[in-house]
Amino acid sequence: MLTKESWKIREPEDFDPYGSQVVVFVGPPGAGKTTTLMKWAGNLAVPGGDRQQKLQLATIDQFHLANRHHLENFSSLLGVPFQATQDPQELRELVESLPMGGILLIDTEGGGRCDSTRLAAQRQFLEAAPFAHKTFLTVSAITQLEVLRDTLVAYREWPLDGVIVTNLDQANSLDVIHTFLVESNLPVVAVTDGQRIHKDFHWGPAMLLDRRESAYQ
Ligand SMILES: Nc1nc2c(ncn2[C@@H]2O[C@H](COP(=O)(O)OP(=O)(O)O)[C@@H](O)[C@H]2O)c(=O)[nH]1
Ligand SMILES: [Mg+2]
Repeated sequence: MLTKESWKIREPEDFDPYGSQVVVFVGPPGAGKTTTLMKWAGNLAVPGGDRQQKLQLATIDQFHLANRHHLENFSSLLGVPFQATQDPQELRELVESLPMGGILLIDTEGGGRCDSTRLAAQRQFLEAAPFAHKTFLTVSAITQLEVLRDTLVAYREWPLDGVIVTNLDQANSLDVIHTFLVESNLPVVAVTDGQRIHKDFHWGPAMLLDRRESAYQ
């Protein structure tokens, strides 16, 4: 049983969303990767601002056309380039063409405990285009603990740099996600609590910690 005293989640150290050049979003289907990527982009880029000039979006998802169109439309609304990369070479060229201070956010198809072959293919895709990047695991706060644990097992070979927690607005209790975060010992880089691009996205674990405080009051 999780108590207030046993609650410890990691804060990200030295994490600067403006300083991370290439970010890859991974996690189970439906966890909120594509939506979070869009929120992340929307929160980084002020229209007409310097960041907007330097931001680019991409996907390595070869299968979900609707997803790709969604991202493509969002990119044009935001006024930033988007590329659906077909192979590792194309992805590497995209990374190499980033301007100084440029930021590239990469969406993936993702997978979970039943998708080991697909996950391995995605990992090979990224490894075949080697470049420095941060990889963040996106998980939903309304997932069962066993499934969250299995997800971590599914991604055990991946170099995870942190977690993004989605669907805080949908969770009756935060005990399960809290337990998972304590167990995984991964830093929480962002949380989301709704579908609005700008308002429902929060950097770091502060929003989670606030909710946890109010749950115990
Ligand atoms: N209520 C709520 N819905 C969310 C949140 N994050 C994502 N969603 C919804 O969850 C669904 C799946 O998200 P999507 O980004 O497509 O997941 P993906 O398969 O991991 O890319 C979509 O309908 C999103 O609008 C959140 O924080 N709160
Ligand atoms: Mg998606």
